[in-house]
Amino acid sequence: MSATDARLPGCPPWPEDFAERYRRAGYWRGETFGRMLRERAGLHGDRVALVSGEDRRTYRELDARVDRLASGFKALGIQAQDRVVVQLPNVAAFHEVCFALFRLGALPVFALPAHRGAEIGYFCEFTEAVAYVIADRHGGFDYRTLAANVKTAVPSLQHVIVVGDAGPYTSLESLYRTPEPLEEPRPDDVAFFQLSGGSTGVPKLIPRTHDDYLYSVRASAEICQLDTSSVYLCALPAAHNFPMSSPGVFGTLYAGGTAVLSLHPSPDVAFPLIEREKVTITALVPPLAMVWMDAAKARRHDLSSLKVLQVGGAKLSAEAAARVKPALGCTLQQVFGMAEGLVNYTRLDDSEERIIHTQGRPICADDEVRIVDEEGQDVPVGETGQLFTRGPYTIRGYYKAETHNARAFTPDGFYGTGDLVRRTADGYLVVEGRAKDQINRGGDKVAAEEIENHLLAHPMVHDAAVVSMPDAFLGERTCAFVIPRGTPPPATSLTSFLRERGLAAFKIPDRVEFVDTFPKTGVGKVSKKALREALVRPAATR
Ligand code: OOB
Repeated sequence: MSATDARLPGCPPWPEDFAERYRRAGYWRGETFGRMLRERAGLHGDRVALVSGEDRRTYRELDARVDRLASGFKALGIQAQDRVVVQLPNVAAFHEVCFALFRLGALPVFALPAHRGAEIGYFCEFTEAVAYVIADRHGGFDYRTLAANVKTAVPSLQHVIVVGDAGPYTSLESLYRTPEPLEEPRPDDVAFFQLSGGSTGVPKLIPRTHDDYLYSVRASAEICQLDTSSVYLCALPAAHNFPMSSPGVFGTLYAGGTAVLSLHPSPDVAFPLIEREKVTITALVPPLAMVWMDAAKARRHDLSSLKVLQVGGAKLSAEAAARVKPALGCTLQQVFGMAEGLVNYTRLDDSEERIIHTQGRPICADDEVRIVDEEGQDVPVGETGQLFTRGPYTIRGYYKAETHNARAFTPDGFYGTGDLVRRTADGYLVVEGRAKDQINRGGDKVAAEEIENHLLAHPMVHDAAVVSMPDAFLGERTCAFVIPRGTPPPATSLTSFLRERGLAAFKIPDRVEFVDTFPKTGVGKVSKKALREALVRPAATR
């Protein structure tokens, strides 16, 4: 079997010369996630791996439960390379499901708890998923109702597996059975799919291999100085790349530390956990970091164990960055990453200047970073341009997206991140803005085109253009400019229409403006720049 045969069709591999280079340099070590957990259970059997509510799982228990669950999945008929959409809140079952699927070589597709019918239906259909794993209820929402709709619509979907009260479906708990030997996946196999924040009509799927992801996990754990005494609090959704691998729960398990799962990122839920479990490191998006800093003033909980607060997913202002240490008594680490690969960190021993004013530098010496102008020419150090990257843990293409890949990647394999950045003389990156048509709503990514397509399905919408508007709390919110057919409908009829179509709540426009025409650019395209400017201009001059 050749190196590429093992991969799932539709997942562009690294060219063999690069793969060889990354192996020789020791980045890709031929490990798999399943074996990694087994080895950790051997090394740290009695240490606590996961804390989830009142449940505590040692490494040995976690490893054994994962074996039993993998056998249960197999008995259901789930096989290597089958896709399984996983949508779970921050509970231990999430990680048991992940590692059980990894051991089986089946491929989780990591949905977020906020996703609804439109997204889940698409993931299931596009990946031809055989199973969908949910919680019964979470955050006031019954996922079994969502599952019922998706199951009717997607013929490939054979199993709905539920954590908690399964109703008519299969209970996850019923699947743990006597373990049997399983055939291991290969290290260069795709291990799972992450979701792209995206800028296109439908979300793109990001295939990550055991080799490449484990490298980023291991190197991130080293950069963050994780060891067996580390206690990581997972407050952001566990399925997102940041709390999963930067270094996140996977990095903590790699290092033999303890990962504590918080069902909610609010101080009310997270602060008592920090105090009780003596959390040493956690990760937040900028708006949450702001909320935490305010809440910490009350000093109702002992947060003194916290050594590192990572902030990423969206730009943290220098003013907010400077407040982290005084407010929370810990080191700030800025993290500028993407599910497609490249992750930049400020280092823990960096100067205050770098920590406050930059978004860090890449993990790896072989992360190739190019910052280019509109013509694709490299810009001088200090000047802003578009960020392109290639490296040992940055994908070479999205899943089954040949046409889009030809645009999103250069012919020599660099991924166009759509971010506008500049590089400092010492190789640190500063994020200055964005060229992609996306709204970053406090770390939640909204692809303008996706929302526009949904709006266009409304009978009273002639045309739609979705743009960002500045927001003091989230950084950005979304505004939909709409040209109506005839008399404008009430704005709420459009937003409820989107909700009924099953869009995640964070994608529903925060504001709707009806207009007669859109401003155009010189070549006649809708000028989103002019629309954004219209939003910040004082009303009298509009
Ligand atoms: C993380 O991953 P994604 O895939 O949700 O979003 C990636 C995009 C980046 O291209 C950039 O536009 C933005 O999110 N971003 C930031 C940022 N971190 C991410 N923009 C400004 N400053 C930052 N610090 O968001 C992600 C993945 C791994 C680790 C951390 C974040």
